[in-house]
Order: sequence, then C-alpha cells, then structure tokens
Amino acid sequence: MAKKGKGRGGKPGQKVRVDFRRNRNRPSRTKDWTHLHSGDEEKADAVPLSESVVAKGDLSRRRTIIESDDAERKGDRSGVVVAMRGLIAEVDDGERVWPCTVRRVLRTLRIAERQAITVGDRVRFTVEADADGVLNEGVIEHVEPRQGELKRVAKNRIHTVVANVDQAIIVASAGIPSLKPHLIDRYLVAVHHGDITPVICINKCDLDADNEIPAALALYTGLGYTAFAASATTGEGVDTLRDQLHGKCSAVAGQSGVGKSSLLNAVDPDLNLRVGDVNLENLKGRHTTTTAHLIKLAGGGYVVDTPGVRSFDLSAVPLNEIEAHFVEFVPHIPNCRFADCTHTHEHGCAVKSALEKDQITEQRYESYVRMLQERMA
Ligand SMILES: Nc1nc2c(ncn2[C@@H]2O[C@H](COP(=O)(O)OP(=O)(O)OP(=O)(O)O)[C@@H](O)[C@H]2O)c(=O)[nH]1
Ligand SMILES: [Mg+2]
Ligand SMILES: [Zn+2]
Repeated sequence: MAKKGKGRGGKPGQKVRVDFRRNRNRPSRTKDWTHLHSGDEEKADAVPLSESVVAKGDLSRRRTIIESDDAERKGDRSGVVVAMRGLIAEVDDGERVWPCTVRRVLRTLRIAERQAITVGDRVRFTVEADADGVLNEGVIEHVEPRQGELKRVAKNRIHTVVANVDQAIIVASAGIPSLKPHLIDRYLVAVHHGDITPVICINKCDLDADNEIPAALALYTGLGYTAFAASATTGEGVDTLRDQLHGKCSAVAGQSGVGKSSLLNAVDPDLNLRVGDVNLENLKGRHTTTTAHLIKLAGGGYVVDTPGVRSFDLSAVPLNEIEAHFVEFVPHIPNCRFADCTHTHEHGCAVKSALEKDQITEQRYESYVRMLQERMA
C-alpha cells in the first residue's frame, strides 16, 4: 500500500491523501492527553496503551463479510470464545470448553488484527479425534460477524479486547482512584459510538468522604443513564449490579484499581477473580487483570472483566460525531446558527445558550470541549 501511495503522489510537494489518512488514524492520543490535561492524574502515564469502543464495522467489516459467505458449510459445532491462551482459543459450546486452534485461512484473513479471534467471538468449529479416538481439541473454521467491540490500540495496531457485548458497565470510584467525571464522559462517548448501552457504576461508596457520589449520580441519571453507587466492600449496590448483568453480555470497563474485579467477585463469590491493591504513591491501580475473559454468571448472562487501561482513546470516534454523544446537547444542536457549529466560539450557538440557562452543566460542557480540543490537536 505504501508503495502505491508514493507512486500516485510522485511529484514533489504534492499532497498524498493516503499518508494524511494514515496520520489521522494513528493514535496520537498519549501525547495530546499529556499536553491538555496537565495536572490530571492520568498525565504521568506514558504507556502507549489505550482503549476504545469501535462501532460494528469499522475495521473488521470487510473481513467479516468475507467470512460470513461460507457460514453454513464450515464447522459443525458452535460456541463462544471465553478466553485466549496465546493462539489457542477456549470455546464454550454450552456443555464444555474446548481448546481450539484457528484454521490458518482465517488467521490470514484477519492478518491486520493482532489476533484472528478474540474473547466474545461466536465461532463454528470442528472437533477431530486423536489417535486413540479421544475428542479433546477443536479447529475454528468460521467467525460470526461482530456486533459491538471493545478495542484497544497498542503499538499502532488495533486489538479487539472483546467482541459482541450488549452493554458496558462503566466503573468509576470514589476515594482512590478519585472520582473523575471527565473519564466517565469519555467512556460514554466511546461506548455510544460502539452502539453499546452504557451503565454507570460508582464503586467504593464506603470511601466517599467528600460526599461526591450523590451529585455525580444525579447528573447522569438526570441525563437518562442508569447510574448507581456500589461498594464491593460493604455490598451496597451489588444486587443492583447483579440485576443489571442478568441475561446480558456485558463488558466491565474502567480505570485500573476502581474495583471492577472486586465488584464481580461480590456479584458472584465463586468467580474468585484476582484483585490488586492500589499503589499508594501514585494512587493508581496496578493493572491486576491483564487479559479479558468471558465469565458465565451463575444467574444467567456473561460478563467480561477487562484490564483497566491507563488512557482512554477516542481516536475511533469521528470529530464531528462527539457532540451527538452528549445526549443533552442533541435537542439544541439544530438551533445553532451555523450548521457546522462546534459549540465553542461561534455566535448564535444554541448549545452555549443552553449552558447559560443551566440546561447543560459546566462540567459536561467542559468535558465536551476537552475532548474536542484533544481530537483537533
Ligand atoms: N474501600 C473499598 N475498596 C475497594 C472496593 N472495591 C475494590 N476495592 C479495592 O480496590 C483495589 C483494586 O480492586 P480491583 O478489583 O483489583 O480493581 P480493578 O478495577 O479490577 O483493577 P485492574 O484489574 O487493575 O483493572 C483492591 O485493593 C480492592 O480491595 C470498595 O468498594 N471499597
Ligand atoms: Mg481487575
Ligand atoms: Zn453550537
């Protein structure tokens, strides 16, 4: 591809569209994040690791279409990938978990991804008997098109952490790490962009000495979101979380150390997920959960405990789409004087006049501006 681009834009000084697009797609997030949010706790993290939710098709559309053509023929069993161990996928067919390798042609089709198969993928597979006639390993022949994907950008490659989730439980915490509404807003934008329903859970309510949680809950429930407080330690809100998870496939996302694994253990003590302490020097989590895995809940439904990430990447969300994911802006946007209003400096901006009339909160408006500036930097 790179060669082709050069050939086309051969004349010196001529702009090459391919290069521009590649630049725009590259996550320059870590650098921007540091610039814009100096003073924030997230700032110190220089690790180029980020997470985003990408809408159904974005990068995998072409590949999934190719694969779905021969959907019926291939593989006589179906199941869900519950975990990845290197190149081996663990596939649950409802009766047992089969270790499966991936047919090489599938790996080739999905070469742009770090993994051909990921947790949450619905697959068809065949099981072949070994020399003694024992069935113990399968081969994945086909992957169903993905619905909602939680993605991470690492080393300039997009890696799907989990596929096919209905809902994302955005976990934040009071105390340590401290409550950061801007981070909640970032997750909301990305989750909306991925066509996934967000639910907000503010954990560690036992540590809410400054009584910050009620105002945050009022803000988000006022916007129409399901939002509730919880404590994995005291058990408060755990029943609500269990109800939310019931019968759905949910991804649990949020900063490291907010208590995602602890909450899931509280929902179902048999899960026994590893829990880490919070580093008291930088007040951050220690990235205890390192790989995503799909967990079947005793009460019905699946949940994916994902590793907390240090920064949250929004590069998958088109710049002009951000406003649409601020639900309270939406009714005002058509009343802006200019169709391409960014709601920052323009005259006749209906979003800003709603802000002046307290129909939009300062906090949310600032969150929006921060995201916009970051994307434009
Ligand atoms: N006081 C209090 N501490 C909690 C609560 N929930 C979790 N913790 C503590 O917070 C720390 C981090 O919890 P984890 O469950 O490992 O956090 P995580 O979000 O899974 O973190 P990563 O796996 O690194 O992404 C542990 O020391 C927990 O004991 C809570 O409700 N109250
Ligand atoms: Mg964890
Ligand atoms: Zn406007």
